[in-house]
Amino acid sequence: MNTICLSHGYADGHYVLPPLPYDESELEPLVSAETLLLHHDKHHAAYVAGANAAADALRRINNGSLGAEYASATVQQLMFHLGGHILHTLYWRSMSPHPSGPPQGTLATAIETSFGSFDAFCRLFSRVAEGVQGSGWGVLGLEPVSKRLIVTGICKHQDVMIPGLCPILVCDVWEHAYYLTWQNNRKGYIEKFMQHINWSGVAELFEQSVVL
Ligand code: MN3
Repeated sequence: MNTICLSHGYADGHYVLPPLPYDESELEPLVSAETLLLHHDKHHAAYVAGANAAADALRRINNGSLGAEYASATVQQLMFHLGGHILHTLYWRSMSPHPSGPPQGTLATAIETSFGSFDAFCRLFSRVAEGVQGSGWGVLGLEPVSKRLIVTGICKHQDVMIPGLCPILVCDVWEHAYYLTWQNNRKGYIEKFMQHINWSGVAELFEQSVVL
């Protein structure tokens, strides 16, 4: 997993809300300041709180102060909220107000090997993200068996996941991510997202993932 990026989301034994890596208005018009602040300060914060509550409940089940009959439901809560925390932590760093252009170096080579060309990757990622049913995510990740990059979708924060997939680029397509600005135009939001991808940051995550 992408430890350097995700380490911002944990401190002193608890999940914590990492600060945004840019000012709230810097991603306009992709994401309005209003949307960005609500998304980070309310939605992401709620997933952090939910992950901590579920982790605490599991500790109490482990020490016997909470009944084991709550274990299954608590694990479901942890999967949802921790999934949301992880994906949002990656999401903030998937975007940049000053994108560095198409990927370079080993990441560029891996994209060409996996998808045929950078343009083919962009078309595939956009279509998959646009096609996620309901609330979910578009994902570019390293598939651990073949060591190739794949594009996939995630429903909610935890469903239809490929086990072991290491995400290096994620696009939030829950309506809360774009609706205030784009209304029902998810396609327009994704097109603009593709222009704001933090490719140097994605390349760092790719390099970390390859060595794991
Ligand atoms: Mn979200």
